[in-house]
Amino acid sequence: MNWYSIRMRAAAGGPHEKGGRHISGAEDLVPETEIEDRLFYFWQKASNHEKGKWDFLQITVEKIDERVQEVSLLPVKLFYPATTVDARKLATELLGRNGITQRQINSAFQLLENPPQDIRGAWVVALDSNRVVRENVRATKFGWNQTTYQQLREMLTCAGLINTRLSEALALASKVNACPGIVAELCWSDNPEYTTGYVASSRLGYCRLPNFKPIGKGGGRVFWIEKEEQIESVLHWLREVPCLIGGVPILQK
Ligand code: PML
Ligand code: MG
Ligand code: MG
Repeated sequence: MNWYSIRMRAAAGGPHEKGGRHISGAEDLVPETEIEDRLFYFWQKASNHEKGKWDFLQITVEKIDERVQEVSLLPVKLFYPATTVDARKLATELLGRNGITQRQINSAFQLLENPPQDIRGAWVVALDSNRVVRENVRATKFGWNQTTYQQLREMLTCAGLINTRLSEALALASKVNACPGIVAELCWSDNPEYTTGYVASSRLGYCRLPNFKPIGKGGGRVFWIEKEEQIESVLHWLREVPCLIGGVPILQK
Protein backbone atom coordinates (compact mmCIF):
# COMPACT_ATOMS: atom_id res chain seq x y z
CA MET A 1 0.00 0.00 0.00
CA ASN A 2 1.18 3.56 -0.72
CA TRP A 3 1.19 6.07 2.12
CA TYR A 4 0.90 9.83 1.91
CA SER A 5 1.95 12.47 4.41
CA ILE A 6 -0.46 15.41 4.60
CA ARG A 7 0.37 18.52 6.60
CA MET A 8 -1.32 21.84 7.00
CA ARG A 9 -0.32 25.20 8.45
CA ALA A 10 -2.27 28.42 8.55
CA ALA A 11 -1.27 31.91 9.67
CA ALA A 12 -2.60 35.47 9.72
CA GLY A 13 -0.53 38.43 8.52
CA GLY A 14 1.44 36.38 5.99
CA PRO A 15 3.30 33.07 6.21
CA HIS A 16 4.94 32.14 9.52
CA GLU A 17 8.44 32.71 8.16
CA LYS A 18 7.49 36.30 7.30
CA GLY A 19 6.20 37.00 10.79
CA GLY A 20 2.60 35.76 10.40
CA ARG A 21 0.75 34.73 13.55
CA HIS A 22 0.20 30.97 13.80
CA ILE A 23 -3.47 29.98 13.54
CA SER A 24 -3.61 26.23 13.01
CA GLY A 25 -1.60 23.18 12.04
CA ALA A 26 -2.35 19.50 11.41
CA GLU A 27 -0.67 16.32 10.38
CA ASP A 28 -1.63 12.87 9.11
CA LEU A 29 -0.27 9.82 7.31
CA VAL A 30 -2.92 8.09 5.22
CA PRO A 31 -3.50 5.70 2.32
CA GLU A 32 -4.48 7.27 -1.01
CA THR A 33 -8.20 6.63 -0.49
CA GLU A 34 -8.23 8.90 2.58
CA ILE A 35 -6.49 11.93 1.07
CA GLU A 36 -9.60 13.75 -0.09
CA ASP A 37 -11.28 13.36 3.26
CA ARG A 38 -8.25 14.67 5.12
CA LEU A 39 -7.88 17.67 2.77
CA PHE A 40 -11.44 18.66 3.56
CA TYR A 41 -10.95 18.15 7.30
CA PHE A 42 -7.74 20.24 7.30
CA TRP A 43 -9.45 22.98 5.33
CA GLN A 44 -12.28 23.05 7.89
CA LYS A 45 -9.91 22.91 10.83
CA ALA A 46 -7.94 25.92 9.58
CA SER A 47 -11.01 27.89 8.53
CA ASN A 48 -13.06 27.58 11.73
CA HIS A 49 -10.40 28.39 14.27
CA GLU A 50 -10.83 30.29 17.53
CA LYS A 51 -7.51 31.99 16.88
CA GLY A 52 -9.02 33.87 13.94
CA LYS A 53 -9.04 33.94 10.15
CA TRP A 54 -6.01 32.87 8.13
CA ASP A 55 -4.67 34.72 5.11
CA PHE A 56 -1.98 32.12 4.52
CA LEU A 57 -2.84 28.42 4.25
CA GLN A 58 -0.49 25.70 3.06
CA ILE A 59 -1.45 22.07 2.66
CA THR A 60 1.30 19.70 1.51
CA VAL A 61 0.70 16.15 0.26
CA GLU A 62 3.72 13.95 -0.21
CA LYS A 63 4.02 10.30 -1.24
CA ILE A 64 6.14 8.28 1.18
CA ASP A 65 8.89 6.10 -0.25
CA GLU A 66 10.46 4.93 3.02
CA ARG A 67 9.23 1.98 5.05
CA VAL A 68 6.50 3.04 7.49
CA GLN A 69 7.35 2.09 11.10
CA GLU A 70 4.84 1.28 13.79
CA VAL A 71 5.33 3.00 17.15
CA SER A 72 3.29 2.28 20.27
CA LEU A 73 0.61 4.62 21.45
CA LEU A 74 1.52 6.12 24.84
CA PRO A 75 -0.81 5.18 27.72
CA VAL A 76 -3.06 8.10 28.72
CA LYS A 77 -2.95 9.10 32.41
CA LEU A 78 -5.51 11.55 33.71
CA PHE A 79 -4.69 14.03 36.47
CA TYR A 80 -7.04 16.59 37.99
CA PRO A 81 -5.07 19.59 39.25
CA ALA A 82 -7.47 22.34 40.36
CA THR A 83 -5.17 25.28 39.72
CA THR A 84 -2.25 26.26 37.49
CA VAL A 85 0.04 26.12 40.53
CA ASP A 86 -1.04 22.52 41.25
CA ALA A 87 -0.68 21.51 37.59
CA ARG A 88 2.87 22.87 37.40
CA LYS A 89 3.81 21.19 40.70
CA LEU A 90 2.57 17.88 39.37
CA ALA A 91 4.34 18.38 36.04
CA THR A 92 7.57 19.17 37.88
CA GLU A 93 7.27 16.04 39.98
CA LEU A 94 6.53 13.85 36.94
CA LEU A 95 9.34 15.29 34.82
CA GLY A 96 11.70 14.99 37.79
CA ARG A 97 11.27 11.21 37.52
CA ASN A 98 12.92 11.51 34.10
CA GLY A 99 15.89 13.30 35.64
CA ILE A 100 14.92 16.82 34.52
CA THR A 101 15.77 19.35 37.22
CA GLN A 102 13.42 21.93 38.70
CA ARG A 103 15.55 24.65 37.15
CA GLN A 104 15.36 23.10 33.67
CA ILE A 105 11.61 22.73 34.04
CA ASN A 106 11.19 26.35 35.13
CA SER A 107 13.19 27.52 32.10
CA ALA A 108 10.82 25.55 29.87
CA PHE A 109 7.77 27.09 31.58
CA GLN A 110 9.28 30.50 30.83
CA LEU A 111 9.66 29.67 27.14
CA LEU A 112 6.01 28.64 26.92
CA GLU A 113 4.87 31.63 28.91
CA ASN A 114 6.18 34.23 26.49
CA PRO A 115 6.13 32.61 23.07
CA PRO A 116 6.81 34.80 20.00
CA GLN A 117 3.67 35.03 17.87
CA ASP A 118 5.17 33.30 14.81
CA ILE A 119 6.24 30.19 16.77
CA ARG A 120 4.58 27.10 15.28
CA GLY A 121 6.72 24.22 16.41
CA ALA A 122 8.65 23.06 19.44
CA TRP A 123 11.76 24.23 21.20
CA VAL A 124 14.36 21.48 21.39
CA VAL A 125 16.38 21.85 24.59
CA ALA A 126 19.53 19.82 25.37
CA LEU A 127 19.85 18.63 28.96
CA ASP A 128 23.66 18.34 28.85
CA SER A 129 24.25 21.97 27.81
CA ASN A 130 20.99 23.57 29.03
CA ARG A 131 20.65 25.26 25.66
CA VAL A 132 17.80 25.72 23.22
CA VAL A 133 19.34 23.87 20.29
CA ARG A 134 16.55 24.54 17.77
CA GLU A 135 13.21 26.29 17.70
CA ASN A 136 10.13 25.93 15.52
CA VAL A 137 10.70 22.21 15.14
CA ARG A 138 7.68 20.41 13.79
CA ALA A 139 7.10 16.67 14.04
CA THR A 140 5.63 15.36 10.78
CA LYS A 141 4.86 12.13 8.93
CA PHE A 142 2.75 10.32 11.47
CA GLY A 143 -0.78 8.95 11.52
CA TRP A 144 -2.90 6.21 13.02
CA ASN A 145 -3.20 2.51 12.69
CA GLN A 146 -6.96 2.52 12.08
CA THR A 147 -7.77 -0.31 14.51
CA THR A 148 -5.91 1.52 17.29
CA TYR A 149 -7.68 4.77 16.42
CA GLN A 150 -11.16 3.17 16.55
CA GLN A 151 -10.35 1.54 19.91
CA LEU A 152 -9.04 4.85 21.24
CA ARG A 153 -12.21 6.69 20.17
CA GLU A 154 -14.36 4.10 21.93
CA MET A 155 -12.25 4.29 25.07
CA LEU A 156 -12.35 8.09 25.15
CA THR A 157 -16.08 8.20 24.44
CA CYS A 158 -16.74 5.85 27.38
CA ALA A 159 -14.66 8.14 29.59
CA GLY A 160 -16.62 11.21 28.41
CA LEU A 161 -13.45 12.57 26.85
CA ILE A 162 -14.05 12.59 23.13
CA ASN A 163 -11.84 15.38 21.91
CA THR A 164 -9.85 15.59 18.67
CA ARG A 165 -7.29 17.84 20.34
CA LEU A 166 -6.45 15.02 22.71
CA SER A 167 -6.12 12.36 20.00
CA GLU A 168 -4.03 14.67 17.77
CA ALA A 169 -1.71 15.60 20.65
CA LEU A 170 -1.46 11.95 21.71
CA ALA A 171 -0.39 10.82 18.23
CA LEU A 172 2.25 13.54 18.12
CA ALA A 173 3.53 12.75 21.63
CA SER A 174 3.69 9.03 20.77
CA LYS A 175 5.93 9.68 17.76
CA VAL A 176 8.06 12.29 19.53
CA ASN A 177 8.72 10.26 22.67
CA ALA A 178 9.56 7.10 20.73
CA CYS A 179 12.59 8.99 19.39
CA PRO A 180 15.97 7.73 20.65
CA GLY A 181 17.56 10.70 22.43
CA ILE A 182 14.32 12.45 23.41
CA VAL A 183 13.84 12.29 27.17
CA ALA A 184 10.46 14.00 27.63
CA GLU A 185 8.03 16.57 26.29
CA LEU A 186 6.06 19.45 27.79
CA CYS A 187 3.07 21.04 26.07
CA TRP A 188 0.38 23.49 26.66
CA SER A 189 -1.87 24.68 23.87
CA ASP A 190 -1.09 27.79 21.87
CA ASN A 191 -4.85 28.30 21.77
CA PRO A 192 -5.66 31.02 24.37
CA GLU A 193 -8.98 29.40 25.34
CA TYR A 194 -7.62 25.89 25.82
CA THR A 195 -5.86 25.47 29.16
CA THR A 196 -5.23 21.70 29.22
CA GLY A 197 -1.72 20.49 28.48
CA TYR A 198 0.45 17.46 29.16
CA VAL A 199 3.86 16.12 29.99
CA ALA A 200 4.94 12.94 28.24
CA SER A 201 7.79 10.48 27.96
CA SER A 202 8.16 6.84 27.04
CA ARG A 203 8.39 6.08 30.79
CA LEU A 204 5.62 8.40 32.01
CA GLY A 205 3.12 7.99 29.20
CA TYR A 206 0.84 10.89 28.23
CA CYS A 207 0.07 12.68 31.51
CA ARG A 208 -2.85 15.00 30.86
CA LEU A 209 -3.03 18.12 33.01
CA PRO A 210 -6.04 20.45 32.97
CA ASN A 211 -5.47 24.06 34.17
CA PHE A 212 -1.88 23.98 33.01
CA LYS A 213 -1.94 27.67 32.02
CA PRO A 214 -4.17 30.66 32.74
CA ILE A 215 -6.90 31.34 30.18
CA GLY A 216 -5.95 33.88 27.50
CA LYS A 217 -2.29 32.83 27.22
CA GLY A 218 -0.33 31.25 24.36
CA GLY A 219 1.81 28.15 24.60
CA GLY A 220 3.85 25.65 22.68
CA ARG A 221 6.02 22.58 23.16
CA VAL A 222 9.43 21.73 24.55
CA PHE A 223 11.25 18.51 23.59
CA TRP A 224 14.16 17.71 25.91
CA ILE A 225 17.02 15.76 24.38
CA GLU A 226 19.78 14.07 26.36
CA LYS A 227 22.78 15.48 24.49
CA GLU A 228 23.19 18.39 22.15
CA GLU A 229 25.18 16.21 19.74
CA GLN A 230 22.05 14.10 19.12
CA ILE A 231 20.21 16.97 17.42
CA GLU A 232 20.66 15.83 13.79
CA SER A 233 19.43 12.28 14.40
CA VAL A 234 16.53 13.61 16.49
CA LEU A 235 15.49 16.04 13.72
CA HIS A 236 15.71 13.21 11.21
CA TRP A 237 13.33 11.09 13.31
CA LEU A 238 10.89 13.93 13.92
CA ARG A 239 10.72 15.16 10.33
CA GLU A 240 11.51 12.22 8.11
CA VAL A 241 10.73 8.82 9.61
CA PRO A 242 7.14 7.87 8.73
CA CYS A 243 5.31 6.35 11.71
CA LEU A 244 1.92 4.83 12.29
CA ILE A 245 0.73 4.93 15.89
CA GLY A 246 -0.45 1.46 16.88
CA GLY A 247 -1.02 -0.85 19.84
CA VAL A 248 -3.77 -1.14 22.40
CA PRO A 249 -5.02 2.09 24.01
CA ILE A 250 -4.72 2.33 27.81
CA LEU A 251 -6.44 4.87 30.05
CA GLN A 252 -5.45 5.34 33.67
CA LYS A 253 -7.76 7.57 35.71
C1 PML B 1 -2.85 21.68 21.06
O1 PML B 1 -3.40 22.75 21.13
O2 PML B 1 -2.79 21.09 20.01
C2 PML B 1 -2.25 21.02 22.26
C3 PML B 1 -3.27 20.43 23.15
C4 PML B 1 -2.67 19.63 24.27
C5 PML B 1 -3.67 18.96 25.19
C6 PML B 1 -4.65 18.07 24.49
C7 PML B 1 -5.55 17.32 25.46
O3 PML B 1 -5.12 16.32 26.06
O4 PML B 1 -6.68 17.74 25.64
MG1 MG C 1 12.53 8.47 24.00
MG1 MG D 1 -2.63 24.59 18.23
